[in-house]
Amino acid sequence: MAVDRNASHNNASVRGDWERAEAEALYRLPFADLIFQAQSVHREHFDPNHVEAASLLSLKTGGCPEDCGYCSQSAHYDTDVKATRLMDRADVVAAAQHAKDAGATRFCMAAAWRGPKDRDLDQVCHMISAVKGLGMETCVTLGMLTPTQAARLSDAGLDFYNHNVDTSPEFYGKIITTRTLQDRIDTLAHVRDAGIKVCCGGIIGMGESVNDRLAMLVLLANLPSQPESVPINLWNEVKGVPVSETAGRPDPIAVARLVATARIMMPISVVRLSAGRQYMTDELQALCFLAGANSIFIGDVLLTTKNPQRDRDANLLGRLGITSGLA
Ligand code: SAM
Ligand code: DTB
Ligand code: SF4
Repeated sequence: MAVDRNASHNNASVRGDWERAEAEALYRLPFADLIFQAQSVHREHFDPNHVEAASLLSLKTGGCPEDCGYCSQSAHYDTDVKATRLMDRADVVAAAQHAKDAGATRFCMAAAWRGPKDRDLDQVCHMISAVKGLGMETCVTLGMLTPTQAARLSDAGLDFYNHNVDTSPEFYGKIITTRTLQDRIDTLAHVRDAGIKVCCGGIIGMGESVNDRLAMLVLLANLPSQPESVPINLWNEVKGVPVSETAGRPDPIAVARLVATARIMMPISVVRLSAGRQYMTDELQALCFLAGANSIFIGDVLLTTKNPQRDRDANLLGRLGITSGLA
């Protein structure tokens, strides 16, 4: 399929040549100036009073051969997570219907694999078609893909593929050794070439520096085409993995600054406050929405860790006058 890999760069307001110093200059602006600029960019491209609600399901949990140092599902570490088999399609469709009834418009299905085996991919393709049949947007995250596998997902009607760069090129090797950053960039190219939209972001709060966080944004913004969705995860603490709570949770103002910088650098991407909202106050979430975040995961759990309760989210969005499937 012929797809324009530079589609987002054809939008006049999207640049793909960000320098780290420029990202840092934005990030270090006086706070009011940074938020004003981010909010102005946000209003050019999005309804500032709307937040997308997505829902997550772990199709296959744990026992993963990769050694991502933050993850409860890696077989390399002794965590509380038990490995499961791939779920049945009927159970997946029931979970998607439940998420739709709860207000989600996008359903994201994840599997703890290095990459899918062909037999497993058949099953996931059937799940994608079934979830699309409910009228939801579909996203899957299954690890690394070959071009053929990406084309099969596209044929099944998949809307988005999530595959994160996770952190800066410099910090990457401290967190993951079994798959390189280039492996990830190759998979992202296969996804693009297959005509699937890209969901790609990373994690903060793993002991990286502010420079690493900004380098991650530069990497994302300078991809051949900017991702349509950019999840920003705060590391959700899990016991037994190399990343530890001593890494320290990022300063809330630093989180808002990073979201605002992401919004300015990737003006037409949906920026998702992903994992880690359980640690955020209502005020910090409000600040992040003001800074340009416009998507959240809803539901009591993410994959293996906690997420804010639906009532708390509905209450917060209601108080802020933000529309979503929730309110
Ligand atoms: N196994 C697939 C892969 O990594 O390609 C997909 C699932 S994986 C859980 C998706 C992403 O979730 C990771 O790339 C990472 O950015 C994020 N993630 C995993 N564990 C996390 C945690 N404890 N806190 C925050 N984000 C996490
Ligand atoms: C992403 O960037 N965040 C989601 C989704 N992509 C698949 C996953 C968050 C996982 C948080 C840790 C857990 O619940 O195990
Ligand atoms: Fe496996 Fe994905 Fe966890 Fe890495 S992040 S260990 S690939 S499930």
